[in-house]
Amino acid sequence: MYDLDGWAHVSSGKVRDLYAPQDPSAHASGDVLLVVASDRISAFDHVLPTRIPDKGKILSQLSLWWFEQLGDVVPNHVVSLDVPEEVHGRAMICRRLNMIHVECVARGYLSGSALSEYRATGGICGITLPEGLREGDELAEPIFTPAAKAELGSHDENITFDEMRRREGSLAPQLRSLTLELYGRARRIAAAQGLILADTKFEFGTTPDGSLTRGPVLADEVLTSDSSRFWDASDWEPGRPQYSFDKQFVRDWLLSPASGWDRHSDDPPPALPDEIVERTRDRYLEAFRRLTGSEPVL
Ligand code: PZK
Repeated sequence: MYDLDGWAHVSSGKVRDLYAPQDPSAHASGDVLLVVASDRISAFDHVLPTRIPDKGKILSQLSLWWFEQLGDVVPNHVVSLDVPEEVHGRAMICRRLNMIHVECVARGYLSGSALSEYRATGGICGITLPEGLREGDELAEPIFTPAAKAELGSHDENITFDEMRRREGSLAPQLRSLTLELYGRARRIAAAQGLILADTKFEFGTTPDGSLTRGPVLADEVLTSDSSRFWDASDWEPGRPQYSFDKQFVRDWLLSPASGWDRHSDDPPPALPDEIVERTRDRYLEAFRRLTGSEPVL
């Protein structure tokens, strides 16, 4: 975490930190927050003791690039990149929103919690899927699978669209169609670069001056590998777990005897070897280059 002049730490997620202005009246653009992407990396629900150099810059700039690509579909919370110099390139000043406490997930492939729920019930979030689907299969149509945000440390809980409708009322159908439109657009962009966007999670908020505005605003970080599953299209093979585009070396090493770690124990994960750190950093850079066709500013 950083000690940032003019900003007070508010909260931290696994890989990002949130700050609020010490003096709100110093910000002419109104009620804002500072989101800082760290170099922390998580795997198997743990934050690892090793950082991936520049990961936060790469993913923060990737998220910004996606906000630009999607700006004609939905407004977003980004206000300014005029941030303290220590966090330049890894932070954005964002409009403070009233966050919607439902995670908006779109899935085009069967993986993760959807695979578990499908195996247990034949469907997910109240949507019945055809029989005989395998892990990693493409779905006939992308689906919307909302989840209720859980406390830090526990998993979000998949809910039905009916449940979301009860919680969020008329926002629910808006959020569903927005989520599917954003996913469809992003997935086409990724596919053109040989990447499969298997699924992704969006978080939305509404502006405090509610009734006068154009509805949901896209918040958080979008379409990074911390909120999405990206697979290399040339490695895709349904019927087995898919290789994560950027975290695969980390997962493989943690599960290998070399790491000495049992992920089902209470032990914290060990430090990553330098070689795994370097190869993982290269994969984050490779994903950024493939998607944006440019280099991040490091
Ligand atoms: C907000 N989080 C999650 C936790 C992070 C992010 N624009 C916004 N307005 C109000 N609240 C939030 C946002 C955004 N984005 C996001 N919690 C609150 C979170 C920890 C660190 F960077």
